[in-house]
Amino acid sequence: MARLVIVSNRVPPPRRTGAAHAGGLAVALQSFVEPGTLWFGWSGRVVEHPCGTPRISESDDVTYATIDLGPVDYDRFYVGFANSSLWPLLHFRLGLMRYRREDFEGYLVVNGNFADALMPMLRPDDMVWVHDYHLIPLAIALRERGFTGRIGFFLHIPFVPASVLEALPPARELLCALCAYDVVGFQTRTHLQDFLGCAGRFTGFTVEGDEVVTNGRRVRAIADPIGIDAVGFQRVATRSAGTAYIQRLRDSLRGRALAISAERLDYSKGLPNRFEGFARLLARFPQQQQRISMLQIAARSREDVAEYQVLRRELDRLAGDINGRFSQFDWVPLRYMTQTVPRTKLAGLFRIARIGLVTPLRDGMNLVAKEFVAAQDPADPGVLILSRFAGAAEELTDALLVNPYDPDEIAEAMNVALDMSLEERHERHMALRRAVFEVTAARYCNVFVEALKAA
Ligand code: GDG
Repeated sequence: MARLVIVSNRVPPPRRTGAAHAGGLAVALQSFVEPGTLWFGWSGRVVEHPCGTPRISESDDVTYATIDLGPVDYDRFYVGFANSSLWPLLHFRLGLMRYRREDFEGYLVVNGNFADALMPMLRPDDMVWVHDYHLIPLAIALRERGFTGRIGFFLHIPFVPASVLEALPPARELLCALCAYDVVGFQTRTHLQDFLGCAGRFTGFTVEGDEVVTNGRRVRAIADPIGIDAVGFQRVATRSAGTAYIQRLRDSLRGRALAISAERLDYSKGLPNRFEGFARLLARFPQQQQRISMLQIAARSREDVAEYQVLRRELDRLAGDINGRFSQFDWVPLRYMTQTVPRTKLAGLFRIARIGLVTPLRDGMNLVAKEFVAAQDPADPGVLILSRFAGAAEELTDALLVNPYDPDEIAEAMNVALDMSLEERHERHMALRRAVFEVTAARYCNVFVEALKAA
């Protein structure tokens, strides 16, 4: 059987270390990787003189191979092109996009370095599965170095229409790089169709159905929504809800409903509007004051990118403002933490929450929404409030769907959720649960690997 080689920018710490990480890709894949898999990527370290030879470690028969980045590579590839050009662009935030030619060159250089380091480890019949926007040019780089096996790519974040992509100077190069893969996967049909539209417009290749026909080759595009290990998460949540940690939270709530949000501290996640939505709930529906406490966990992320520092300051200010305006001496409405919470505790927090507030301005999928659903107690489930612009909204249609740009709509949905009857909560939850337990992480991986095998 062909060996699977996963390549992603960040490689999670081997499972046995139990370290917490707040990134969707690692969480989804790590629950699935099979023995024998090789997982290759960046170590997360920046060193003055990186050595090109990967550092190898093994855990549960999975081999992890990582390389370091030099400071210039880190600035141009990671902070620059990946996170200051592609990330905002592919989240429809043209105003935040910063493009410099040297950053794009650095992006190509690092992809070349990845290929140099990976190539000696590859066997001819390996299937290489590349993840996310950091590594779009990797297939070309591997082909240039002589790899002839199958290579697939999955984009975890949204894809944009041609009228947005055209703002990126190397739009054509990126599309040609995507067309060097055998299979290209997206979270939703909408992203897939935007990709096909862009491929037709920018590359000169022909689009036939869901395939792009390049010089004699066919690239198959698929929509393959990512999911979670729903059974596993439910189990962890149930167990965690009975621990002393969660009991401490319950005690501190004094019977009030908990609204919970958890994500990386990222401008795509819509936190300022959500905070304002919460403030409007308290102002417009004063009967809900004292009945609710909101807990926002926002794990710090990409702190070297200027926009993230700006966002953090804005949230500090908003949180202070809300608590200043609405707190009573025995009630603080908003609890805001920027530390990472261990995964088991997070699952328990989701389980006891009455409201899961997931309102990104754009999101490829959003696993938190699915985790919140899986964690609920079916006998007394909480209500999911979900952004229409998360990929997850295409599947989780029984959530209270909101436009995350409108704080009043968020406030109104919270008000509805707080007063929702058990019967309605139950009905909505059963439908959401079916979706989350059907489209799991295992299914996501199988669908992609089968498409790659067939390529
Ligand atoms: C990208 C795409 C797509 C969050 N805070 C903590 C914590 N988390 C965990 C969550 C969840 C994961 O991190 C975040 O996944 P998301 O999917 O919500 O978001 P991104 O990190 O932006 O992921 C996204 C995903 O890739 C997969 O394809 O869905 O659209 O942007 O599992 O629970 N985990 C812990 N502590 C925290 O404080 N332990």
